[in-house]
Amino acid sequence: MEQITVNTKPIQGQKPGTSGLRKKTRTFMEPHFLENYVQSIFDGIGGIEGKTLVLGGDGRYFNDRASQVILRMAAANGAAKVIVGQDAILSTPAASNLIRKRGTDGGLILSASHNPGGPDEDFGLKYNTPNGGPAPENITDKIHAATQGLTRYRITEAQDIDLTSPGVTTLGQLEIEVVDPVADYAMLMEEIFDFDAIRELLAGGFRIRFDAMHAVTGPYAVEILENRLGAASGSVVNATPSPDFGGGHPDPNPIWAKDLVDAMMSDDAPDFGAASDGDGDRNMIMGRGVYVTPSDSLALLAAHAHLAPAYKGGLKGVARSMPTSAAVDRVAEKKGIACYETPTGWKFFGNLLDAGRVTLCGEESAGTGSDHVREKDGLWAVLLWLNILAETRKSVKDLLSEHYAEYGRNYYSRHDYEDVEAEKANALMDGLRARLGELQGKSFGGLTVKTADEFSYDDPVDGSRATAQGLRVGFEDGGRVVFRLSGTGTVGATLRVYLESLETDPAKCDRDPQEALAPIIAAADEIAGIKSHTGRDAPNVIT
Ligand code: VG1
Ligand code: CO
Repeated sequence: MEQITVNTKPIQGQKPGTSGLRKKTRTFMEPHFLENYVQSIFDGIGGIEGKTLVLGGDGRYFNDRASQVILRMAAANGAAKVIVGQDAILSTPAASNLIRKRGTDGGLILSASHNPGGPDEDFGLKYNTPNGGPAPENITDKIHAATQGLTRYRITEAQDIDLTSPGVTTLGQLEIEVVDPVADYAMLMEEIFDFDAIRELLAGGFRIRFDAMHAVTGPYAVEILENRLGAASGSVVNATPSPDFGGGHPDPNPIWAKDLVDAMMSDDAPDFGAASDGDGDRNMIMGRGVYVTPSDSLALLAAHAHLAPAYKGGLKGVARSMPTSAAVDRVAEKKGIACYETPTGWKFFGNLLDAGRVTLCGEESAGTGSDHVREKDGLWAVLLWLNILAETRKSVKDLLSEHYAEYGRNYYSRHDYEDVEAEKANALMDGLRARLGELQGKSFGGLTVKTADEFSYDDPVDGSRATAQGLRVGFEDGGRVVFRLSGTGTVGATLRVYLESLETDPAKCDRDPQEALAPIIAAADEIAGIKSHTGRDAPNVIT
C-alpha cells in the first residue's frame, strides 16, 4: 500500500449546480474526472487532515467504484475517519442525519437524485457541510475554484475495502466504520412520530402502498413501514434498489410514478399512496382517487404538524422556495408564524433551520422536510402524513377538501420542457429578462400584469445574496407564472414554467388544475414565446 500524488490538469465544467455536480456517468468515469473533483472538494474545504467524513450514495451504477476511489483518496489526504453506509449505501436524509448525529466534518453523497441511473445515464456527487446540509454557494464556489487550479491529486494504491458488513477496518491511518444505513435513520423517525398511533391505524385495516421506484428507499421503507409499523407485507413495492432503477426515472411525479397513480385511481385503491426518488429525499403523496400537489402537501403538513409529537409545540416558522405555491403562506399567516421565500435548492434553507427561524420547509418539486436533518426527506413526509391521518382518522381527500375550504386553493402546476437546446432556452430567458420592465399594465388574454421581476434573495441570517433565481410575472387577480432553467440536468437545458392561480370560492376548489390554469398557461406562452423559441407544442412533464 502506497500513497501517491498523481499529476493532473483542470477539467472544465466541474461546477456544482442546484445540488452538487451532476454529469453523464461516462463523464464521471473518464480518466481523472472523479479524482479531480474529489480532490477539489477536499482542497475547497481547506483540506481533510484529521477530519471525519460520512460517505454513501443511492446505489446507482458506479456508486460502488466511486466509493472505493473516495476512500483511497480520503486516506491519502490524511482524513482520520470515514463513516460509510454498508455497500456504500445511504439515502440523502440518512446521510444528513449521520453527519449531524456523529458530529462529523461533513460528508460526500453519491447521487444524481431523481435523474435516471446507469452507464448511459446520470451520476452525481455533492459535499454536505457539518450541519448535514448541502454546501452553500460560498463553499461550492471555493470547490469550483479549486477545480480550475488543480495540478495534482492524492490517492492510496490499495485493494478494495470490504464494505459488505458493518464493522471497523483501516486503510493506512484512516479508520473506516461501515454502518447499517437504515438503523440510525429509523431510530430518528421513532423519536419524531407516534409509531403506536400509526401502528394502530394500519392494524385497523388502513391500507398503504409505497413505491420505492427501485431506488434507495426500498430497505428503509420495508424496515419502517412493514417491519416496525406493521403495514401488510408487500405494501412497499419496487423495494429492491437496482443500479439503473429498473430502467426508469426515479422521480416521484405523476408521469414517472404512473403505476402508483393507476393503483391509487383504481376501484381497489389503498387508502394512502406515496413514492420517493433515487436518493430518498423527495416524496409524492396520494390518497384514494386523489393526487396531492407538493405545494398543497407542504401547506397541509404545516397546518397539522402539531399532531406529531416532535412538533406538538407548534412551528417556529416555515420556508418555501420561490416557485413553490403560496398555499403554505396562507397557513403561516393564520398561525401567525414567519414564512420565508428562498431560491430553488435545499441549500438555501440551511441557515434558516440552523438559526431556529423555521421548523418546516418545502419545494414544489416534491421536497418537504424539517429541522430534524438538513435535507429534504421523503419517508419523513410519508410518516408525518400517516401520523396526521392516524390522529384525525380522516381520508386524504377529506383533509384536502377541508384545507381548501379553510384557506382557499392555490391551483398549481409545473410544465417542464426538457432537453431544449441551451442556446434556444437562453434566448427565451434573455429575451424575457430584457422585456420585464415593460410588462406591467399589459394584458395577455384577459390577464393584466401587475408585477414582473427577476428574483434575488438576501439571506436574513448571513446577509449573502443570490441573484438571477428566476423570472416572475404576477397578475392583477393574484395569479403568477415563473420561468427558470434547471440546474440539475445533464443534457441541453430544461425550461421550467411554474403556474399558479388563487381560488378562494370553496365552490370552485375542485376543478382540474390544467383547466383552472388555462388562462395563465396561455398567457405564459404569449409572454415568453415558449412555442416559438423551443419549437415545442407541449411540455414533456407536467406535475
Ligand atoms: C430541481 C428542483 C429543486 C430541487 C433540486 C434537487 O432543481 O427544481 O427544487 O431542490 O432539483 O432535487 P432544478 O435546478 O433542476 O430545478 V433532488 O431530489 O434531484 O436532489
Ligand atoms: Co433527490
